[in-house]
Amino acid sequence: MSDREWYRERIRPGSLPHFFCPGCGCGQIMNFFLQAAEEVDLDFDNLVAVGGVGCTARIPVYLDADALHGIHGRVLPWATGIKLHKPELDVVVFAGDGGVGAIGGNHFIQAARRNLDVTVIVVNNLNFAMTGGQVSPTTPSGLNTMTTPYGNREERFDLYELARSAGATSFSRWNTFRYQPATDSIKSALDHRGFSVVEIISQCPTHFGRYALGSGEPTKGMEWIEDKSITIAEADGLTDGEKKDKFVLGDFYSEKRPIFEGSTVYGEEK
Ligand SMILES: Cc1ncc(C[n+]2csc(CCOP(=O)(O)OP(=O)(O)O)c2C)c(N)n1
Ligand code: SF4
Ligand SMILES: [Mg+2]
Repeated sequence: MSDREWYRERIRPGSLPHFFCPGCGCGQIMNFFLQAAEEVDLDFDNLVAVGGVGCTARIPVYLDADALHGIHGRVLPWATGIKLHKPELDVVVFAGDGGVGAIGGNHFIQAARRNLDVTVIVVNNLNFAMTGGQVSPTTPSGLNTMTTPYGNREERFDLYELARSAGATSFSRWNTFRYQPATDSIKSALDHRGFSVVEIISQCPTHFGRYALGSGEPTKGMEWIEDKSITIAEADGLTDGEKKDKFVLGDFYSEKRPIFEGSTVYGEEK
């Protein structure tokens, strides 16, 4: 079967055209996921894709797998319920920076602490996109958003630091410019047993682009992100101040730990 047919069979019939704005990174990231899924031979009959409310959260709607599309921020409680009831299912969560960093932050922490056996793909477009471009916990300081017209006065936080300290067992970060490593990291995350996170810094031309960068051009957003991106090796030896405005990219770590399979029963390492 050609790649094109494989993809077509995995898009939910009748779900297109999609609702993403032209040039939005969500479409690219869905494509990275599909490519990774093909390469690891992910069985879509065994997949549950989970999304809350948000632009990112629409991705499961377009995949021809079982999907849960519900309340903003509650993706990890649903993922927990699915894994408790049917641990044999593959569960992939698609969440925005708001979904896991703001309203769903505590759910993210507890799921990481338990090492819930799911993959979380975070589309970090640096703002609450669906609701009009409000500031989010990952919006870099100083930038304008719809709700920070004089510049964001808060510090952003780092989802890697959060995930690692909470107990996630695998974390990678890339951007939409770096298609191949992003796809490879999704493949590894799908193969990982435990709580794996792939964060992808993504352009939102419609809101973040216009408010923060003064341009709704998707390429401008991608270039801006790429210009601020450095690898883990390049970040090595930089002070916190020097890394403050950068996006550090790479496969940060992957480790084994017993997974969560209920309140009293923990599974064996694979
Ligand atoms: C319980 C609840 N609170 C708030 C909202 C409004 N809301 C919908 S999407 C969203 C933010 C989405 O931001 P993010 O998770 O980063 O996703 P994006 O749209 O940027 O992909 C908010 C605040 C909601 N729908 N439900
Ligand atoms: S508002 Fe931003 S994140 Fe949402 S679909 Fe449009 S470009 Fe993408
Ligand atoms: Mg967002």
